Amino acid sequence: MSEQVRDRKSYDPALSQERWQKFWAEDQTFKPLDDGSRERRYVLDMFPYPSGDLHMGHAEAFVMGDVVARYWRLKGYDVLHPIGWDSFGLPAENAAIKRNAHPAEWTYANIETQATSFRRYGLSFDWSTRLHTSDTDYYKWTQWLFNRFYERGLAYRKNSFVNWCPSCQTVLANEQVVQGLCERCSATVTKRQLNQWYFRITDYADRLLDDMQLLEGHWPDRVLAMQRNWIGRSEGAYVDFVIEGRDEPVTVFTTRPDTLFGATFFVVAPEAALADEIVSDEQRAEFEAYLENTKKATEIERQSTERPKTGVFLGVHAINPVNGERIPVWAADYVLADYGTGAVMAVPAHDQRDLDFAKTFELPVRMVVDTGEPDPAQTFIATAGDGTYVNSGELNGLADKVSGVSRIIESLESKGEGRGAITFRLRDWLLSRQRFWGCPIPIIHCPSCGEVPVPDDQLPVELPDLRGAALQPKGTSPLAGPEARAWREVACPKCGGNAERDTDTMDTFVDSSWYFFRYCSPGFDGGPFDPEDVRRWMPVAQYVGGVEHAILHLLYMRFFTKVLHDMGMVDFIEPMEKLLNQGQVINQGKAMSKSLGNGVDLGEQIDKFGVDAIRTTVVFAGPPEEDIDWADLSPSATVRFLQRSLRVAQDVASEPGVDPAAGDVALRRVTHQTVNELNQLLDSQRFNVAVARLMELVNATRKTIDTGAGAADPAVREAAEALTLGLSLFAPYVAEDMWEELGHRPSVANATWPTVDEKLLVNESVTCVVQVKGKVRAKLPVSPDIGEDELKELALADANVQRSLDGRAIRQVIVRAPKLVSIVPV
Ligand code: ANZ
Ligand code: ZN
Repeated sequence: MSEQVRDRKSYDPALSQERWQKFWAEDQTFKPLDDGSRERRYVLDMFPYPSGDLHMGHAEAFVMGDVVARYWRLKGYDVLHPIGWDSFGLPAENAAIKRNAHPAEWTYANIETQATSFRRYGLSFDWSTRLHTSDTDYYKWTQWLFNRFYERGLAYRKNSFVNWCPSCQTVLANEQVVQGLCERCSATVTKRQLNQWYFRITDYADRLLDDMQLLEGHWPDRVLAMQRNWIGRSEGAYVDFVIEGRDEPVTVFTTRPDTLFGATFFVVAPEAALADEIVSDEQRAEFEAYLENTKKATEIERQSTERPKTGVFLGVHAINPVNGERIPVWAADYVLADYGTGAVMAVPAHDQRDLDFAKTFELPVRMVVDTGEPDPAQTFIATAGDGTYVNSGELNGLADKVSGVSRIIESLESKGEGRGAITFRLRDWLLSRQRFWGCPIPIIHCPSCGEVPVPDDQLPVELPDLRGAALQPKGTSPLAGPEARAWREVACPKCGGNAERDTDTMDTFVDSSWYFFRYCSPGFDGGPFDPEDVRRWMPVAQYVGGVEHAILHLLYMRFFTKVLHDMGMVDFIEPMEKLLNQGQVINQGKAMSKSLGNGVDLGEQIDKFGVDAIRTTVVFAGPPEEDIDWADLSPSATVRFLQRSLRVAQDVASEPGVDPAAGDVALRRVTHQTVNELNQLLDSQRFNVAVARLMELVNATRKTIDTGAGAADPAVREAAEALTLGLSLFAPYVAEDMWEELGHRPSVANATWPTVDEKLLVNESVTCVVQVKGKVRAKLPVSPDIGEDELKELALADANVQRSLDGRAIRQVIVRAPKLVSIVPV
């Protein structure tokens, strides 16, 4: 049969995009019903920073979430799929300084550009819930939340050494320091002593760790591993050491209290207050010189095992509580001021760092655990394993670490010289920033009342109108500069006296720690969100975003959720049930970058191939979590696939609603098997394979139209409709065109996903009787359309048939497919 001759519209992505974008907007196709008639599901993409127009990375990230949202919608769920912008932040401020403008101008212009591109890209967002974190009606509630944290003792200010980026001219959270460098600009981070605001996330360390059980199997393993590592739980003990000439004992944290008899010296972090307090007069000058040097080293350098050990004797001794030994106290930069207690008991025999130090400064090494390995005092290789305790008083002869540790802890506890303890690597979250374009911290500093939170009814504390040079970083916040004086100087809300606003702004990670709640209650002005709305929609069923947020954002937002839970505002403890980390789009094996000149412009690609082809190409390229190399992909092949799909829909020659039961069974089987597989593939997020199945369905349908039952067969319509629904997840524009060609009213997004007819999944089989010399020797289940040769081969291979032939040659085989094979031996 030749191709149907019919007047068909050719594939025109640009026309289709324009038309359906308009339709979706007017129809509000993607606004949830929220009437309880359908089960609700919340699909969320990590919201973008408005850095410029969308790029290839956005194209990948957002299409994955969109596939999930569109699939669930077709499956009958009421889907919330919102969009907004994380719109405070440094790049806007830097742009404003350069252009002598206000950061808001750059920010909101970029947001409009991105919004237009998102619409064009066919993302099924509910635009009515759109938010921007830099809007006053958003950051008012960021401030309100700060006040709640403050009341609960979860926001506090302290003076300490903090990470300072000399190029961004602001402090950084530990999470923002990557291998000693500023996460944003890669400048070497130094330490500065400053009075800064913190969130007491350490109060939640154990819950952040324990509740990960709920995420196991639903979040990528590597994200959970990174969070676990970052929280860094250590079990051990605090041990109190008396320092000669000082009343108060000094406590150390150790994971190996069982090695206490091997502690031959004591080390304090040089910048810990303790070092300065205990250093002897003779050693002070040397110590101070050393301290100056320490400040130049990064944390990574300090912990590196490669780096030669440095240190200075402090001229005092500590007393080992288990044996009364006097051990020298040193300051050394391999001990960090902000971990544990900033002081360690050094056990050189069993800790390599301590051993390196002992070697350098010729301090004694005493083995207390005999592991069978050579003596560390000879080899300078510390032995960290299990063994038998020696030189260890009451522990001598014991052979396992668990009892060794618990015996020592018991003994320390009974004498009041120590206790079992758990510590965490996690530090409190340093949230204040000395930059302008962020949410002002709603605190007023009053000379007589101290810190006074701005009363809720006076929120928001709006940013003043600073622009251009006034935003130039000077080491303090622009809000502390002369241009902001009128803004800064206020009456104390408590006593009415002269007071000043806090001049720092919040880290933008504060803004992004609660935006997903706000989407449930857009415009709500009784709080950050209405708990009722959140109860209906949350937790988020599917969160999608890059693995670069594995620690920072994903840890912070989990912390916020737990605090809100404790405040009684939400009734769950984990906000994101499932997490998908999409891969990156690279080009020629490398990340796209300006300097390499291998960038691929998303807008250009869309102009050339159309949105559907780009979306489908990106999805088809591989599993969602893997990186895809643009150089390996062929959007033009995808265009041909979409053209073929459209043509199939155009060729269908039966009426909508026709009963498929009478249609061609072979094609019906392909259709139902495809839908069945799509269900499994989409549920397990193997989207790339789902696209491949749709390609096969197009081929099977085309074959039936051209060389089989023909375009009027009801099975062809059934196949074309299933194809259209499946395709609508990836290529929403052409799917709307196809749906219309098939005689349906838009939108295909709100159609119903096909149900699978189980009967069509099993390939029916018939029984074939095999006779040898007229006697039935076998009954074989075979396909009704089995070929004669295949059937003959099958019959002759049967074991019973072979046995009855007993090696005799065959004279004749009569085949009546599919029911009978008759064999006549000689
Ligand atoms: C004695 C000892 C003996 C240690 C031994 C280890 C092995 P984690 O596991 O990471 O929690 N330590 C404690 N505070 C420190 C600080 N501020 N800077 C650098 N090191 C510090 O590490 C805990 C161990 O790291 C502690 O146990 C302490 O050394 C060291 F055979 O105490 B240990
Ligand atoms: Zn006051």
